[in-house]
Amino acid sequence: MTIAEFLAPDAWLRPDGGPRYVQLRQRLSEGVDLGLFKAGNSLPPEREIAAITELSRVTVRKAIQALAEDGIIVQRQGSGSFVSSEPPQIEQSLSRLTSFTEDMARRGMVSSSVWLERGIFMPSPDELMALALPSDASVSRIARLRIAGDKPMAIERAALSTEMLPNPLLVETSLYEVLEQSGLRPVRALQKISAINLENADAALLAVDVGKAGLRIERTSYLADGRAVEFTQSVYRGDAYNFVAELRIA
Ligand code: 16G
Repeated sequence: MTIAEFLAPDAWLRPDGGPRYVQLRQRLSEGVDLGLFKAGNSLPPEREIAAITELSRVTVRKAIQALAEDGIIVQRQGSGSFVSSEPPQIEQSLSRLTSFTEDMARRGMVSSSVWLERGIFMPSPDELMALALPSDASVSRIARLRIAGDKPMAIERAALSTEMLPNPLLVETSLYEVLEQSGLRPVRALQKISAINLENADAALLAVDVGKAGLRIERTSYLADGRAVEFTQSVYRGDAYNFVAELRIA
């Protein structure tokens, strides 16, 4: 889809949809999420957006200012508005079981990893319990620094029984993709999130000052038949993640 098609007002502007600048802000922010406007790239100039959307330049300016206040856009004197590339604010749903690679792709960001550990090990007591393994089992461990664009976002240490992942070297980009290929992609997960202050080694990997806020997240995910697939202990940058949960009356 071209930017002109995406911003064509018929597709999104509603007479009863509230203030027009708010609707435009929403549309532009969806464009960032979809990767139509990529991190680090400039937005089309104000007058071009005004021409495509048939809105006034004042309305367009207000929408862009609101995006700048949200941290989605960075305005640079004389050179226009750019999609912010640091640190990406990730709003992550707590109700969908997705992978890091998918989460970032959905936001138009390229993800990469630095390997910290990859091999077969004796399980730790925590891994043994979470994965409900017999005491003589071994686990495939993959530990990675996860990067979005060029920003380190999280340190993830995943352990899987060797029954689920016999060869950890098979994981090159996405663990969930490898699991999917063998019909073992988890369908349900339990996640525990707690606040921490980042200590030396983790702070250095995440490129933040020691003592900054971080999130410790433990995810145990399961197959439909109840078998545990993955036990992952992660440390996320606290300034980059907003977790969103939808709540319903029981
Ligand atoms: C997410 C999961 C992690 C999983 C990984 C797979 C959280 C807190 N963690 O980051 O448990 O192992 O995705 O990602 O959401 P991948 O398929 O890109 O390797």
